[in-house]
Amino acid sequence: MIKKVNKIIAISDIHLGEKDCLFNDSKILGEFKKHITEEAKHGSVDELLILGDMFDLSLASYKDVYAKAREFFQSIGEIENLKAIVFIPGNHDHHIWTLLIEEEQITGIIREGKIPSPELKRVDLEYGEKESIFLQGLLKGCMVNKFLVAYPNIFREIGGKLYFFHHGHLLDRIFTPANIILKPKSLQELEAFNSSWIEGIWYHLVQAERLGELIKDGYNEFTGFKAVMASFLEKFHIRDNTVTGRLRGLRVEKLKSEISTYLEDCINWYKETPNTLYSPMNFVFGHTHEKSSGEILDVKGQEIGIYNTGAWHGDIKLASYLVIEGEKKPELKSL
Ligand SMILES: [Mn+2]
Repeated sequence: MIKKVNKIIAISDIHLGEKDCLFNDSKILGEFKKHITEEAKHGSVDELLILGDMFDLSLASYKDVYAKAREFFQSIGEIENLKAIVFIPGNHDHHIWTLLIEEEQITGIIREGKIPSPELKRVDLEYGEKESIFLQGLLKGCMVNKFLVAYPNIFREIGGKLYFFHHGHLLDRIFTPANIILKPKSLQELEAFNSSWIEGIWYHLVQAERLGELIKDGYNEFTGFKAVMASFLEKFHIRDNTVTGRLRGLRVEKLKSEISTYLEDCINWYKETPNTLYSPMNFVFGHTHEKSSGEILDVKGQEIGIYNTGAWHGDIKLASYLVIEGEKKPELKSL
């Protein structure tokens, strides 16, 4: 069953722990809190939905990530009339999902003196979310004390409309090389094929001590090089999609075929309720750090509204939050 709520605020790509995270500046965090508090005064917020790359486990240390996360949630957790935090991991914090799945289906089971099932259920096909006990610790002493996690998608019904939320990394072909070798037949397979790859690059390699340092330095040089190339190309009014990097900087226009493919695949994979996903729907994602609001995409004759929640990383101009309330058109706001 898809959960019905009245008001959600969605944000993404905070990259807590990373040096360019905008919430490292306590003034920006204070401003953000003020905005959400104001929103909650005008109608309680059922969920603050964080669409991935919230924790930067691929560029920062555990200490920095969780210290910053604690600061962030201790601040947000004081907001009156905010009822729950819902988190959908992205590529930079996929490992959080792995920890949850393993706790639920392996280590937790063994701890109880039982034997785990032979199959690992890697994703939830019931439109549901899991309560995370360990992330709950970040909200200790707060009024908001519900911390839910879902991966890779979550659905909500708001004002009679279906909302499909996803981080966005699985739209990127470069993130899913396994799909070229063998096309996944289910969401379970999509995760089985790609989790090792995502974990390898966005977690294990960069956590690999001296090797990790070397990779991070290389990454910084590479992004520096990309920035130089991008500004050079911009001078000649050229927007390059390969040198300036993957999806970053790509507008929804350029992503339409990736979004269509992902939505069509998901419609097949969630086949338990075949017609639900064909109803009027909005698709909300982040990942590209490029905000966008309400572009229409045609998927199998169905008009789908596309929203990107930007990022709280790097440039303050990208920072935004999407307010979805009742039957109103979702509104992308900034500080
Ligand atoms: Mn991402």
